[in-house]
Amino acid sequence: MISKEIRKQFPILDQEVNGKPLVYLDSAATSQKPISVIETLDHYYKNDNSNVHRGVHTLGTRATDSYEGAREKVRHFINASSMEEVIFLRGTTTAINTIASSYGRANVGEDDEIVITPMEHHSNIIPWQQLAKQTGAKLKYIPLQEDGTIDLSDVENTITEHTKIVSIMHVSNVLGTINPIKEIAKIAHKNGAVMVVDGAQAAPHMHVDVRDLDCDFYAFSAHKMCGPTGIGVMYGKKKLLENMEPAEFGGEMIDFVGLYESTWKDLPWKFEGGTPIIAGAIGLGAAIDFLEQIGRDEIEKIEHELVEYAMERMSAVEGLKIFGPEKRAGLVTFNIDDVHPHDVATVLDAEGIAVRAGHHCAQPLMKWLDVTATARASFYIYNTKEDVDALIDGLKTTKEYFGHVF
Ligand code: 7TS
Repeated sequence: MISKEIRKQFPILDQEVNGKPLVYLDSAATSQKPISVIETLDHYYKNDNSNVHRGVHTLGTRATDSYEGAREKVRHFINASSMEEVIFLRGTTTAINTIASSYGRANVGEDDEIVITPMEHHSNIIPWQQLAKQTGAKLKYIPLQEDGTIDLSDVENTITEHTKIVSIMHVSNVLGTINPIKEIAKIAHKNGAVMVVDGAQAAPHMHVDVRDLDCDFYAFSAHKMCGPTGIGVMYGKKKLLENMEPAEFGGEMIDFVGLYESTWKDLPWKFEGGTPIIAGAIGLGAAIDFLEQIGRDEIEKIEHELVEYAMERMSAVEGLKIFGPEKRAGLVTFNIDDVHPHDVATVLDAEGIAVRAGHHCAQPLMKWLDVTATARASFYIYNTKEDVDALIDGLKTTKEYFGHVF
């Protein structure tokens, strides 16, 4: 599929906003959904809706087959060894919280260390802050290079034999930095720590092979990869998951319940308390089908070309500062001299262009960048060079509006 054909699959993009054609550049917050995903959800609710793993009736069997079929699609998508390692939870945030509370509380104690970086999303900071508070462990940060990348010598110097957990984002939602997870995982393992990866901004955009990365946990959200909201994945190595207690108890995850003692189902269901996110998982399965039909090489190529073009054109805008390294994923975070990013986003919105402004749930990173907020344009497979051109025109309008000489 070429870019223009891909774009046609997203009905929401075919509309005007404030009298201008919509230019959606906020996919890092949430992606749009292709017609195949929308129709899959529609079909499920119209034909198969039922609870799973329970009754023997036909709808229940259909829903169960589709739900577990989606698990196999996820397994294949991230190259996990088995479906037991794929747990459906609400999203990246819930997955990281589950790892912190279930694995963390059982394996981290006083004098131990948890290692993260200052570029993390709040969802990969606060669960570890809480765990550190609860256990008396020390939370340590790998320092960043000036361009917002991580140097492996700093990783070597920060992780020690006291480190029990290293948790790092695969791709930064602000800087676009692509972190060397495989190499960091090696250093974590050499020191006896587990490697947790926040894959929220990587899984939608690039090949993710959890076995090749040799990470112990990997978390991501469906809504950023053409799937519905409310569903995400916690991947974990079977050996670790087997020894972890569930984070949620009740419904669906039980094997036997007595008055005072109960036992849990096997993996992966012991982590899926309550009625599962059935439609969500089926929608995620359809999103994976869609992405695999395009192919991840092609996705990477489309986004690479877009971000290169955006960087080239945005760098030529006077008074515009871009944050993050040269080699980056498909997003550009920036500020315009003397204009608040919220004002930038407001003027762009008047031109039909959707960008995000604020701290992007990365306040420690904002502090490190010495800004209170930034604007961000993020790209996905349905964006085109014309979208970038529209952004540049919108930025010119913004500058004119705020009295910059262009
Ligand atoms: N981790 C990263 C790297 C993220 O970018 C996000 C969401 C999350 C975790 C949380 O994902 P959730 O699905 O559990 O909410 N990032 C953004 C963003 O950049 N703008 O809005 C949400």
